[in-house]
Amino acid sequence: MHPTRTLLAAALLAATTACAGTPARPAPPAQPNVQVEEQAKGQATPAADYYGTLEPFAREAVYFVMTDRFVNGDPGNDHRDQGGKYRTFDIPLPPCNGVSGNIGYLGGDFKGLAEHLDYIRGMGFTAVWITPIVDNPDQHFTGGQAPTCGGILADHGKAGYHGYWGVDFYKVDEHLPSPGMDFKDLAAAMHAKDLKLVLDIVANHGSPAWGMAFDQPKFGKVYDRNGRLIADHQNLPPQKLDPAHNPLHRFYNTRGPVDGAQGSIFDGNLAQLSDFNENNPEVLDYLAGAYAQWIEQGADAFRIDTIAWMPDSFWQKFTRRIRARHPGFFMFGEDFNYDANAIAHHTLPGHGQTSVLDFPMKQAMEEVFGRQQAGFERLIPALHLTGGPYANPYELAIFYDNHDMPRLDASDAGFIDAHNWLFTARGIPVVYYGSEMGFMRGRPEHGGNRNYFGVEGIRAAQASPIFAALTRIAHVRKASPALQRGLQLDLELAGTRAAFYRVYQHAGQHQIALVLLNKGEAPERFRIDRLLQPGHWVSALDGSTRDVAAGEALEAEVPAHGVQVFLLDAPATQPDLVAALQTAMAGARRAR
Ligand SMILES: [Ca+2]
Ligand SMILES: [Ca+2]
Ligand SMILES: [Ca+2]
Repeated sequence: MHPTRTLLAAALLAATTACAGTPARPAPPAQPNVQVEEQAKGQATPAADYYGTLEPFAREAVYFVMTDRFVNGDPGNDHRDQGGKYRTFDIPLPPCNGVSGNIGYLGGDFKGLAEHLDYIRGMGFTAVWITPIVDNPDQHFTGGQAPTCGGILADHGKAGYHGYWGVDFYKVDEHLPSPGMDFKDLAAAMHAKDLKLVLDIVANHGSPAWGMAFDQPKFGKVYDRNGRLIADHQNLPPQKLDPAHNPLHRFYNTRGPVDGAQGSIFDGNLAQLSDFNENNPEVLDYLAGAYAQWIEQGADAFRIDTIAWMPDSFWQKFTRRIRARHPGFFMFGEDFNYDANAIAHHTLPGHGQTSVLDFPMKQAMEEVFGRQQAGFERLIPALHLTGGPYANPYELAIFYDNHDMPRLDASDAGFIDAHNWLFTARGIPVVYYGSEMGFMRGRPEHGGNRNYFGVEGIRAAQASPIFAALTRIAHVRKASPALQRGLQLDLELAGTRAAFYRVYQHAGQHQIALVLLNKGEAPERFRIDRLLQPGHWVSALDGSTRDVAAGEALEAEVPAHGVQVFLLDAPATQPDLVAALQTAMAGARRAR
């Protein structure tokens, strides 16, 4: 059986069984195998290659959990009394427009995640990104500015529940593991369910390091794999550090906060965080060694925090070190910038050669699917399908919100429309926990964005229309090589309508997908004739078929806030389509 068709049938089955309340649909009728027939006719000439990328990780769809806020599976590791006077558990903030955030630990852990992998997998995700796992300080931070409703980087009174304040990069923080469920056990549990583990890593900084009421334990300190203190900020501002005479200062940059216009952003410009010295080889050895350890324990890919706050020269050394032992290891970085030309350098040779989170697409998606309801045309400038600044736009991690910005402010229909785009357009979909029900929509970091989800959230989400629609389209992508890694050819992106092809043709696998999107309030009729290849097209969503003869159009109605995906499992032969694919293929990637 054709592998693509086998996957499609499996996906339809999975999608219908995963959607509670959705009546089972009949499987599509068996189709003749076009490839075999053509070979029988003696047309066995190897087909040309058409693909967006061959990067294996581009097949994945990623669910992002802030582990402490997902599910508390083990109260035994909550450490509710930790910190004493400088407590770390359950520190609510005053209400922010009616919703309180919390800057303490709330108990989520590896066990809570491991027990709900079927929930994540059932939606159609194939990978889980988890926040940093390394040991963070055991008190709340007494320096810095108090968090405000819409503010970020205000760490006064905050605990390291988020994981981004590492002090021992070789050790799992005590809030996360349980007996029999350490990091390697979590990774094994995920791999047993065909889920990949994306580990969030930080190399730019350790914990908050100065401005404290007193020199708090662990803050500003770094410990090696044997628990030995190897760096200590000693509650001094960076300008007061003396690396020439104090070996414990040598991990850190000594430049204080400066105006971005005057100085380098790579130095002490990020709150009171200890800023690692990118030029100290011991820093590179320490970090590369730690992160290699977590790969050996099961991490499949990295999301790199604050990648822009260290120079490309550091990342080039770091990624080479990682990939020397793990060739092709996939990484995507966070450069919080909406200008594609400003973030694309990370992807290029001579730099870290990592993928990046697609911030320009995030900005466009927010305008198109949020309250503003801009038209689909707003997405075009973010796509960069040919001649763009990225090494390859098909390898970008695409998303519409996360933990460092207000969640998407959209109606249920807006979330459904956003997912219909996210799982059919170019790039690797990344969805932040709770988005499957519009959890805390529109809420900023300190006003609900990172609130606890829990088994209550998981139960409530499954009744959401967003959940059902997400599950359907995610399973379609999971079974479609064209939607995962195929070239994208736009036909129409305007107002409430979008139509485009995705085409994947490589190593004997070939599929043409036609995607039709409608984010309007009324059904839309599509009549597609441009670049249309004749053949027997099958809907990946409802199994309906369209037999298109040469010169005919394909017609379909797409419901309000709906999606339709027609698949043609055949090599591209229609001359206009082939010409367009050759152009797209030639322009998609920057020369290496
Ligand atoms: Ca717990
Ligand atoms: Ca700790
Ligand atoms: Ca830095």
